[in-house]
Amino acid sequence: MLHLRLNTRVVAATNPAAVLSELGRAGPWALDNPKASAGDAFPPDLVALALENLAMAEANRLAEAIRDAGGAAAIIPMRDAHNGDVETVLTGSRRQFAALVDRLGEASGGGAALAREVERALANHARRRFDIRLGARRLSVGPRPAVMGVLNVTPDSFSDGGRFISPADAVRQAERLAAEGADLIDVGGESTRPGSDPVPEDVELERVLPVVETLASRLQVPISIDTRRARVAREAASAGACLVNDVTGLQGDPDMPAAVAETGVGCVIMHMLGEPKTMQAHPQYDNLMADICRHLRRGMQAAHDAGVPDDAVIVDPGIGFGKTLAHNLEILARLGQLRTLGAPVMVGPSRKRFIGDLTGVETPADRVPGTAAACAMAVAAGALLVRVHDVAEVRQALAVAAAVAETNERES
Ligand code: HH2
Repeated sequence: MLHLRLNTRVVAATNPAAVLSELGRAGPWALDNPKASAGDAFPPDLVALALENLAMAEANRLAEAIRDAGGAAAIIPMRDAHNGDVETVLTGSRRQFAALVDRLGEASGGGAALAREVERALANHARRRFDIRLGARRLSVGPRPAVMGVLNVTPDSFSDGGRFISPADAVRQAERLAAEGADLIDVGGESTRPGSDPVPEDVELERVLPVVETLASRLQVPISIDTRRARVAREAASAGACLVNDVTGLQGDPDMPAAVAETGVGCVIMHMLGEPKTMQAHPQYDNLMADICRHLRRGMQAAHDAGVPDDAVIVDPGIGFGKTLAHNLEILARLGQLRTLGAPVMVGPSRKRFIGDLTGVETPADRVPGTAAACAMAVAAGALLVRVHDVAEVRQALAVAAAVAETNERES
C-alpha cells in the first residue's frame, strides 16, 4: 500500500536540468560524493527521487547506498519537523537504483522496507497502462488517453452555466459529447468555480438524477457523477453512474469513502486547497507538488481503508482549485511526478482562468485552443485522462500528442 509518511516522489526523470534543480535545494554540498564521477552522477537515464519524514539514520542509510552505487544524495532539513526528520533526494541511473534496492533489501532493520518503497515508486512511475475498474465495467487507458466530457446541469458554471439545465438539453449535449468520442461523461449539479457557494443537497439531487438515469440507460459511454456529497454519489450510483468525481479527494464528506466502496463504483480523487468560496485568495504551498501528492495519497489511503479496490482510483491535481497561474503551470510541467502514486492521472484544464491569464481571452468558450495545448502537454507528461468541455477538438489534439509521446517512449 501507499506510504503516507515518506510521501515518496520521483521528482524528475531523464531531465538533468530538473534533477540539478532538485539537488540545488540542498545547497552546493549536495553532489559531494567522492565515489561518483561526473558521468556516473548524470547518466542519460537519470532519475531523482524524494522521500520525506525520514529519521536521520534512515536518510543516511539511503544516501550511503546510492553513493556506493555511484549516484548522489542530498539531505534537506524539513520545515516544521520538530523531531529532526529530514527529506532526502536521491539521484542515479535506473541501474544505480537497482543496486541500491539490492543492497538495502539485504540489510536488517528498516532497510528492506525502504528498498521496497524505492522499488515501488520507480515501478509506479514507469507504468503506462491501467485497466480502471468502474463498477462492473472497465476502462483501459494508456498509451491512448481517455477523454471525459463535461456536462454541467447547473445555472452558474463558469463556462457553460445555464446551457444544459433542462434534462432534454442535457441529454442532447451528452449524446453530442459521446458522438465526438468521449470515453466518459461527467454530470455535475453544483458549480465549484472560485467564489461559488454550495447548493442545497436536494437541489443538486433534483438536477442530476434524471439526467444520470436517462444517460445511463441510453448511452454506452460510462457516466460519472461530479459531486462532493456521499448521498448524491450513492443515489447517482443507483441511477447508473459508475464513477464518482470528488473535488475534495474523498476528504470532504466523511461518508464519501464508504459510499464509493459500498456502491462499488470508481472514484476520482482530486486536490483542492480550501473551499471553492475562498480557495483563490492567496493560495500558498510549502512545496506545491509534494503538498498535492500528500493530499492525494491521503485520499487514496481513505479509499483503500474503506475497501475501494486500488484499481478503481484515479488522481487529479485540480487545476485552478486554490492555485495561482504559476501553480497551474508548475503542475502541468511536473505532472509526471504524480505517476509515483501508481494510479492513472487525470487533469482538467478545460477553458479555465489560467488560459485567459496567459492569452487575454476573456470568454471561457473561446479558450478551446489553449485547452487543447494544455491537454497535449499534460498527456506528454503522463496524464492518461483529460476532463474537457470540447471533446472533438481535444480528441484531435491528443491523437497527435499521444503519437509523439509513444514514439518518444519507444526511443528512450
Ligand atoms: N474542474 C471542475 C469541476 N470538476 N473535476 C476534476 N476531477 N478535475 C477538474 O479539474 C475539475 C473537476 C471545474 O470545471 P467545470 O465543471 O466546468 O465548472 P463549474 O465548477 O463552474 O461547474
